[in-house]
Amino acid sequence: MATETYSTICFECHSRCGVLLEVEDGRVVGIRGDKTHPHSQGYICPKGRACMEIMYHPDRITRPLVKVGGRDSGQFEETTWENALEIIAENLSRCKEKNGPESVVFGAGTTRGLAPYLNRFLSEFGSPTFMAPSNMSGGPVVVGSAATCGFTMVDPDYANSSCILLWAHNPEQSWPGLYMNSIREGLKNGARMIVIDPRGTRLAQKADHWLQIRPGTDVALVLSFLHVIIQHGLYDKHFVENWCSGFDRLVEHVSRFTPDKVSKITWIPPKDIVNTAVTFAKNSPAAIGPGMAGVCQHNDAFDLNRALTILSAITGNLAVPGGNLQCTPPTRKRSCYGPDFDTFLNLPEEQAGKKLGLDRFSLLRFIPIPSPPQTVWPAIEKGEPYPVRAVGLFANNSVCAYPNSARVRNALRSLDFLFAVDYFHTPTTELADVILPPAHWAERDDVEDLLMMNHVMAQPRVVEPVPECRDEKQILIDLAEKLGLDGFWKSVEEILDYRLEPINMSWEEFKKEGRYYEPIKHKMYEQKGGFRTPSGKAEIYAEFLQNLGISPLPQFREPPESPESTPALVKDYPLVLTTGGRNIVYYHSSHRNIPSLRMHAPDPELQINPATAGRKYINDGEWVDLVSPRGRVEIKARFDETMHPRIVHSPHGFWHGVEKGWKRININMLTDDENLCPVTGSVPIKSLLCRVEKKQF
Ligand SMILES: Nc1nc2c(c(=O)[nH]1)N[C@H]1C(S)=C(S)[C@@H](COP(=O)(O)OP(=O)(O)OC[C@H]3O[C@@H](n4cnc5c(=O)[nH]c(N)nc54)[C@H](O)[C@@H]3O)O[C@H]1N2
Ligand SMILES: Nc1nc2c(c(=O)[nH]1)N[C@H]1C(S)=C(S)[C@@H](COP(=O)(O)OP(=O)(O)OC[C@H]3O[C@@H](n4cnc5c(=O)[nH]c(N)nc54)[C@H](O)[C@@H]3O)O[C@H]1N2
Ligand code: SF4
Ligand SMILES: [Mo]
Repeated sequence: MATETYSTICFECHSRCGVLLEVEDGRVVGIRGDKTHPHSQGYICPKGRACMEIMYHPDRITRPLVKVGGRDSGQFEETTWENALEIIAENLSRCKEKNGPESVVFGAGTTRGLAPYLNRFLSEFGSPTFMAPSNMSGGPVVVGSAATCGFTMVDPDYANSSCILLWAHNPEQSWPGLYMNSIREGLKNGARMIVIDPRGTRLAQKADHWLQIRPGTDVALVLSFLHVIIQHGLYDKHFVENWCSGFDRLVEHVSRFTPDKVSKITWIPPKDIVNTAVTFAKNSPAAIGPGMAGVCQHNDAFDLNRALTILSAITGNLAVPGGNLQCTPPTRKRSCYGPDFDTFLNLPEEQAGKKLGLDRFSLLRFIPIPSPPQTVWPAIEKGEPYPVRAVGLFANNSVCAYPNSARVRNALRSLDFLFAVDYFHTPTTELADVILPPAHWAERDDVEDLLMMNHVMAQPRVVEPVPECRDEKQILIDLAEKLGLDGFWKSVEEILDYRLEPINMSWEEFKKEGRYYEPIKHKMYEQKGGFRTPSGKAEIYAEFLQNLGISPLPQFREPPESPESTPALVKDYPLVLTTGGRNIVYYHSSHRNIPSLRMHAPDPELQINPATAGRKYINDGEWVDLVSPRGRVEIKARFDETMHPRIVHSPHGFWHGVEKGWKRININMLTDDENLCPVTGSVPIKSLLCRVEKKQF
């Protein structure tokens, strides 16, 4: 049988590696890395290699399903697309009639490239609220950096850098295909490496400086770096004089953040703070890699991302080769994270103003990120500020992904109508009235531009969808037709042509071309006569923030639950808990049903210092209880000499395979969804208190 090979993009995680798929008789039979891809250069990880296992998994949902026997039955019946879409359209229309279009919310998780399409659909329907976890995933980087320098600081130029600073970021596990080749190249060329992480990851072990920070105290550390750099006169005086606003106020502000004082806050020795700051400032150009979750799950996440951008600014590393690049992929509606991420072109101002979260997080008005899920729950639970009664979830296991799982589940359970689009059954789809089966990434056409600097890639469909799975863009088109939303696109091709319009290519042409690259321009602020900020400068002291009631300088806030802020809790919960460090074999809550991946990490494991475990007579590999003020889960103790004796780490996303008991191992049963960052809505789930108990039998 003839084997055909097709080049496309793996969509199993954010890295978006180039892959070659082998197809026989309409089925994918092989996958390997594409050496010609500019970032992944032939690399492929275990998740990518598991492509066929995922696509042709016996449990994959392949037909639309409707619930039978009531909300909690967990029972579904197969139905036709026609009927499933009819039920959805009917319920959405009824909800709109009764409570207004804003009572219908669509949500996605990592968005899987769907954000522009979901936003357009909602705006045609009349609802302003697209719910996604950007508030704990990249959103604070976008908002914090854009407010400071007018672009998003998500494109570190590691390969050309003399100093690679990984701040709460372990790309070896989380972004292997996108960043590791350029990090390796930078290191080969002699770059220094700094890692700021409570865990002694492999990259931390290799680094010139590894600072084992107490979770949630990062802003204090950046402010101390700034203090040291200013004190040693190591900042870029020319850049500061010409391109920064309010530097003097910063000097005064950081003078209080002496290494001695910050050492007590962060648990890092003062001399390490000084030496690391000096290494960073002396080795230019330097690139900062902010983790998309590590710096986005704190109650001061906005201030942290402002502070990191200021660090890059005053050391002259903004928008220069080897520093943090200014990139805007030349597509219309970047698939995620872009400043044009979410626009409601067709909504009247009054309706757009009803977007959930706008009233609490004023900056969302200027730098639109989706509505934080935590602003949707009160609308479902209490009708505040108005009722939300119907929700559609695309590629999102809300119940397991979001903090305070019990609350999330109750909220979704109480809706009048819920539909979900997913490959597999999850604790979230279980609550749905209708489940739709999406096409796999190898079964759909798309345009890919996520975090790929100025690259745009074609992701052509290489096989027809497994019957009867359907491209989610097509699902939206079909649903729009049923609802009479005339402004929505009429075909997938029309959608992709729209996105490619700025590069003057149609999808048919681009598919053949495969790639497009726009050279990156450096120091655009010089050519444009300033940064895209209110003052035209890098906003060090930002007056426009003050006018919005936001601190004009980055402020450190103790985590809301910590040995310092809640000392009364420490007796019962003596350990600091951080959650959600990535594992290369899993993507969030996915892949636990894929044998070749699961064998690498079958159980959730708590990284704990052996001495800490020893005090409770806990052995390596023993199942223990992990307890927070909000609940209790089971987890396996895994001894790790590199862990600080007072800090433990738990992964997230475990739920699968526990008969009727996903709650027993889901870490978000312990996390909190209060005390949000006042500017970005970030949830402080990287720093909580807990205790570990030996199991009583
Ligand atoms: N405690 C803790 N919780 C966290 C985090 C943490 O660090 N700590 N991280 C958070 C972050 S940053 C994020 S982004 C969220 C992610 O949260 P989610 O995006 O909800 O997580 P996933 O498990 O990746 O995806 C959910 C579902 O999408 C399905 N899926 C995969 N591909 C597709 C597709 O193409 N189409 C459709 N329709 N479905 C698909 C999978 O089968 C899976 O069931 O989790 C958050 N949760
Ligand atoms: N394999 C895999 N890859 C993924 C994902 C996945 O689920 N699986 N998820 C994707 C998504 S949606 C996202 S948002 C990104 C996240 O990307 P990143 O944020 O880069 O995630 P990690 O690589 O886990 O790095 C976070 C690091 O921060 C450390 N850390 C924890 N708490 C603190 C703290 O308070 N301060 C500091 N300085 N460090 C801390 C952790 O120990 C961890 O090593 O990963 C993406 N890539
Ligand atoms: S790192 Fe793995 S899962 Fe992610 S895009 Fe690359 S091959 Fe796919
Ligand atoms: Mo994320």
